[in-house]
Parts: sequence; structure tokens; C-alpha cells
Amino acid sequence: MRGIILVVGLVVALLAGETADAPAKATCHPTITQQILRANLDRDRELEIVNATNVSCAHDYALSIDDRCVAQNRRYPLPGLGRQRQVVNVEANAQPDGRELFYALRDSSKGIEGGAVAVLHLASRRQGTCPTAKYLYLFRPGPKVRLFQAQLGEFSKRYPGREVWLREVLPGRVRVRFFRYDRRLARYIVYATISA
Ligand SMILES: [Ca+2]
Ligand SMILES: [Ca+2]
Repeated sequence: MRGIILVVGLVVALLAGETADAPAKATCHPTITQQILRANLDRDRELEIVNATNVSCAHDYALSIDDRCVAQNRRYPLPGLGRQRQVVNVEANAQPDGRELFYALRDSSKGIEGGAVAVLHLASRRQGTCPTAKYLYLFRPGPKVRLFQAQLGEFSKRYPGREVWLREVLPGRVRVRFFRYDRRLARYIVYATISA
């Protein structure tokens, strides 16, 4: 008898838990995709679309790019997720290779490692193939990073185009690094580090 009461009690508790969760599920709208930017990220005449998709009930956003190539729609998911986002379409590397997308995703419910900072555009790997995301800069915080912030800006007149400023809070110190575009390597490289 006591066993039956216990089982009934457990079932009631589970049902109560289900009911308590129900309103939260109803107000949570994951996987809603919003178009947040129209940008020219390759060199064709059609604009690409940058999307932010709400991928969790914690309101983490993931980004993707929609492109049309050979009469087909293609979606390229971008790394990282976060509740805070910065997204801009600019000419970052001062090269005739199309404009770039700079984005930073932070404050993810998955912890600091969910975040990302990137500078990218779309480029064909081989002539005649559809362009895919080419990363000129990509930062994913490691497990030691407690906090990070990033900006794309004109931090040095010595280097053409814009530079990336990255500030990381690490155990016992703060590290600020500046990255510039290197034409030969076709990516951003560090040119100054300040550690305090
Ligand atoms: Ca460019
Ligand atoms: Ca510069």
C-alpha cells in the first residue's frame, strides 16, 4: 500500500512539473529566423542576407548567410552563438575582394566558449564554384577566457583597412591584442599585444 502511495505521489509530482513547465515552453520561440542585414559579401550584384536565428529558449542567437548561386538558395551557418551580437557589413581589409562581415557573439547560455568573433566574406575556392564563407579572422574563446570584447575599427593608419581589437579577461590578467590584415597570408594576424 505504502509503495502504491509513493508511486501515485511520484506521478502527481511529475505531472505537476510538466504543468509548471508548460507556460515557459509556450512563451519560448526557438528557431525563429530573422533577416537582420542585406550585405554584399561576394562580388556579384545580388545582395546576400544575414540571418539571426533564435536557437534556444535562453535566447541564444546563431548567424547564417543566405546566398543564391546557380539558381539555388544556399545557407551558410556561421560559428558561435550568443545573446549579445554585433554585426556590421564593411570594407574591412581594403582589398578588391568584396565587402566583409564583422560579427561578435557573446554571453551565450553555453558559457563563454559559445562565443565567436569573425571577419569573413564569401569567396569561391575554385573558379566556377559557388562562393562559401572565407574567414579572414576567427576567434573562439578558450576555456581560460572569463570575458571578451571585440571591435573592428581604424586602430592604425600604418595598415590599410580596419583592424580588430580584442580584449580578453584571463585568470589574473587582461590581454588586449590588435590584428591587421596580411595580404600575403590573406588573413588577419596579431601586430600588438598589451598584457596587464
Ligand atoms: Ca574586402
Ligand atoms: Ca588601418
